[in-house]
Amino acid sequence: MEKKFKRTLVTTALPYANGPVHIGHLAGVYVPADIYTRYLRLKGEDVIMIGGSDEHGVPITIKARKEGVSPQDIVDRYHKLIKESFEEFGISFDIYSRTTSEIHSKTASEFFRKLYDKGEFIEKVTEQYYDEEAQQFLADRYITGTCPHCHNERAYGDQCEACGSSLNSTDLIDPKSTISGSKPVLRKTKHWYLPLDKWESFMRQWILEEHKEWRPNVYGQCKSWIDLGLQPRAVSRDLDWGVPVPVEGAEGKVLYVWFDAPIGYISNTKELLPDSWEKYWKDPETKLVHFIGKDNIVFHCIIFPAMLKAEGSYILPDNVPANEFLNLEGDKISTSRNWAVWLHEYLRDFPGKQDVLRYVLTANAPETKDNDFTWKDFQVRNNSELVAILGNFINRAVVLTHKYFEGKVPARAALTDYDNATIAEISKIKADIENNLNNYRFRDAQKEAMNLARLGNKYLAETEPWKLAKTDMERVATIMNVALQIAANIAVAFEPFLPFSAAKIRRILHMENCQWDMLGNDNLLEAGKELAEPELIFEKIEDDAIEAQIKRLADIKEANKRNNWQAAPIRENIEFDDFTKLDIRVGKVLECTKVPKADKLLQFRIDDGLGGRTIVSGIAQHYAPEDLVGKQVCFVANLAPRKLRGIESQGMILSAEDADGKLVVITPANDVAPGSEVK
Ligand code: B3M
Ligand code: ZN
Repeated sequence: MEKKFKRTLVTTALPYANGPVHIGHLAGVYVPADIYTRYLRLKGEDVIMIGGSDEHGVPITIKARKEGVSPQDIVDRYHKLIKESFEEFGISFDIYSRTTSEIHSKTASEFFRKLYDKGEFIEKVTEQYYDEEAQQFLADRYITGTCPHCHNERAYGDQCEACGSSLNSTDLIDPKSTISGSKPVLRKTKHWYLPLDKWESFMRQWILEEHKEWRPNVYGQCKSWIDLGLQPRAVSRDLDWGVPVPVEGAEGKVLYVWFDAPIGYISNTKELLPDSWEKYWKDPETKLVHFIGKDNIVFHCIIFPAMLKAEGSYILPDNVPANEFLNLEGDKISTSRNWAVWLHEYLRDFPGKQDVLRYVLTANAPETKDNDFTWKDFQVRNNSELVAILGNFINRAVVLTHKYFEGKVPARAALTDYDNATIAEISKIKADIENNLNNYRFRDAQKEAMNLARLGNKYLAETEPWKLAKTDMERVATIMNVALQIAANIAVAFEPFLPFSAAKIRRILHMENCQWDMLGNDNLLEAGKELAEPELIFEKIEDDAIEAQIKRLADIKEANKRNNWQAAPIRENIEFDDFTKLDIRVGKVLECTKVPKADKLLQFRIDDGLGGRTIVSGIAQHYAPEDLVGKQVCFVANLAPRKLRGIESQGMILSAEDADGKLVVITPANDVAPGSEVK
């Protein structure tokens, strides 16, 4: 049976303030959380939505060191940018704060201290790498070395990006500190651990028995963690950036970022509601929902709940609707490879089109599996759904009302069976949207909302008021009244999904208020009410705008290839005599043709200064024959002749292989006499 709650506390994962936010963040966490919160607000429920930036952790200190600025500079810069992006996309946080706030360090510190005083931690001394030159312990990310599995020399202390294995820094061969470059030494250090094993049977009961309704991906991850057996987790680190461990003798130690960050939800609620925050966190009649991405599941479903249980006075989440990942044009989104659509850049390229992105991201929401964002799909969804279905219907309803009734809602006469069936359909759609939203199925919910616009288009197409205008204005009035009521229902239904466009529709229809229970009502607009002039809600996106985005991504791919490319190791030394055996010459291409039925081969006639020769070369995929005629090339002149496809090749044309495998022929910097020796 479904539990009834008095209020809802929605939290959204706190993004790391070490870079801007991209479409993956929006699709995975913030748009669904915003839809859910707006929906509950429209229903008049007591709900708050909490957000903020995660400003601690090693990646931030690494970025600061790279740029030669302080970690605070980094988080100040990105917190501002991220906050602005969210505002611009209409993500309606009740508060968006940050974990470097004073109230947060106080809250996190007291939380730790309470667990410490209750004896909820165990202390352990372990050996960790220490940089004697820099005089500090090294986080795993600050150590590089050779991967024991694939021998990549640039593996990090936590993982090897070449072969993907996750590592411990002590696994690395030849470890080096990235701070001083010196070889780190092992030193003893003390840390506090949260014994998750103590909560294992509780978790088994609470999640695996009592929350079978959680999404299969979330439930499944929890199950495999619990089945593997929960282990104590360190909640402190040797680092100088974070909330200091509030215990004597813990100088130079801070709370682990994953310990303090979720407490940020609590601190931000306190900052928002200094007097009443506790009822949101401690009253069992509050429904707590964490919106996150799949890489954060264990922290929100097991570790944070264990912290809350250990503290003793907090409630646990009712649901954690984690999303899978959104890919971009078939590849994993990656900040370091710049493979992303950044929100601030999207707004620069598509100003005013926040709702288009919200729509497309919800339509492709990675709710049950990873999903893909492509610019082509973005264009199609805009042009053939938002413009052709939604915008078109509202526009037709308003334009026809202006045409036949001077822009005033006409009064309706008797309804036909078809009118009644159409109106009944609105209530059915309402129930479907609600059922989907209540169960965190946002893409299905939006699809249902879109069905209202489909319903409206179908209604106008079948009743054809424009044909009746000469003969039966009473019937036209009824039809237009019904059509406008559908439009008003659309304005309500889309408010959670497309808040900017819904507001525009309400402006056109002069609807002052908007509440969820208006949905399904076929009398939202009174007869005689005047409408505003029609305005376009969505506009077509042309091919050139899409091609520009696709080109931008292609350029990034190209640049990445170059950046990641490594020159091949140099081969074994040879003697000078070996070198002089090679007779390399410059020649001029007289003729160049494709070798029939061989897609890689080109046949050359070369002026070698000695009467000419034929060479066959495997570069047909890199050059069109006509591009090379007249060019000077270098070739090995004393290679023993050999037959390729029946043609005797007398030498070999030299080319360089580029980072992406493309062959580029070698030409002298200035023209020289054909036959000149290369030495
Ligand atoms: N900052 C990780 C992430 O952005 C982390 C989330 C914290 S939520 C308390 O994926
Ligand atoms: Zn490796």
